[in-house]
Amino acid sequence: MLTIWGRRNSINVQKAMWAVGEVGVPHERIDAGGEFGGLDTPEFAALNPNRRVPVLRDGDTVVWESNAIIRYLAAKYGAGTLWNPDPGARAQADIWMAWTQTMAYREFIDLFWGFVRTPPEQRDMDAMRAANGRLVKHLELLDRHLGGQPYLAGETFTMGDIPVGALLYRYFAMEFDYPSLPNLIAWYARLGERPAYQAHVAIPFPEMWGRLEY
Ligand SMILES: N[C@@H](CCC(=O)N[C@@H](CS)C(=O)NCC(=O)O)C(=O)O
Repeated sequence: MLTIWGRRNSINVQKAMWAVGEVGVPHERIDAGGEFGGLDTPEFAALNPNRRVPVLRDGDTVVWESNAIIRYLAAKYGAGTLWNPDPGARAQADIWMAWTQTMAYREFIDLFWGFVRTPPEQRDMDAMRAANGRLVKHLELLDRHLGGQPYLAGETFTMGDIPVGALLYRYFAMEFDYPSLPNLIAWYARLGERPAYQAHVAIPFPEMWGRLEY
């Protein structure tokens, strides 16, 4: 039995839970962080000294950092599906996990904090539009990449699709302008058919953010 600590409205918890759902291993999720608190206890610090969610425990193994959790689950339970045993093929998935964290997430998080987490009257919309423009450049690159293949690492869904797939659910909910991205939209629709994505990422907005005001 896997144990995952983290509130279901955290994007990093959602990424980990999406991977849990994909591998289909019995698990329990314990609400922690945000309104649930629980990160300040010595017991939690012993699991993750950063006092952040998600955290995964599998027997004697404890893993934190959402991408490390995804990789752990893929390697242990997802060989041949999430995890390609061939190092070169697997690197194609790793590329997009790292790209999401180092390129797309930077711009996304500016939008998320500056828009969703800022009351409408305090938003700096010029800064939001600039961040959106930078994110869109990354999405155009992703769209070109997906012109040649149905999933980020090739012909099938892998761990590489999870981080940016989770990010895009929130991005599209913010309803910023973006150009035509036909390959990206088609791929995103394929992700949307996956039960684990529906269960853990595409959750209703009030549950996810409290509220989203325009
Ligand atoms: N890089 C870490 C980030 C972890 C993180 O910052 N988690 C946030 C939630 S998204 C957190 O624990 N915030 C404190 C809280 O929820 O109370 C990861 O990918 O897991």
